[in-house]
Amino acid sequence: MIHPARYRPALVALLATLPWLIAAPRARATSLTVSGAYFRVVLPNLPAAGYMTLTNSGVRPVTVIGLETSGCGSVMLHRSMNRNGMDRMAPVPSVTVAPHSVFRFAPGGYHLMCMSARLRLGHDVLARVKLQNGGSVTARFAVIGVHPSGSP
Ligand SMILES: [Cu+2]
Repeated sequence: MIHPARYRPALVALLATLPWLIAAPRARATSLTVSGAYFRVVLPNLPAAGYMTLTNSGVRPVTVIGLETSGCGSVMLHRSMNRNGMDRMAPVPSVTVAPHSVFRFAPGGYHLMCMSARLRLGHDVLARVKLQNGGSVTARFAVIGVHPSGSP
């Protein structure tokens, strides 16, 4: 019979590594940067659409699974498409940015849907872009209205 005390040194060694294991996902570096981010408010009681450009400068794909910000009750990833002459949009679970690639959320395509928006025109909001690997990227979103010209 093996006495449990014999395992004590191994247990101590394991416990010593635990803080590192727990801290690892937060400290995980990412090759993803976010630029050109903004929410466009149409009417106060409607969801606001958000757009951003994701740049992956790394050698591995980076997958975005969502976004959190105090400016929205919740945020969904959406994709617009035109089918049989009808404009439609549908939720997507994630988007993956290929290595050394740029992925654009832009009008007419991928966008963020800011539900229960608490956005104020001209007041930037910070958002946390959540990654599948447990990391995140913080980005500043401008808050704009609909321009008379219809763009952006
Ligand atoms: Cu949408």
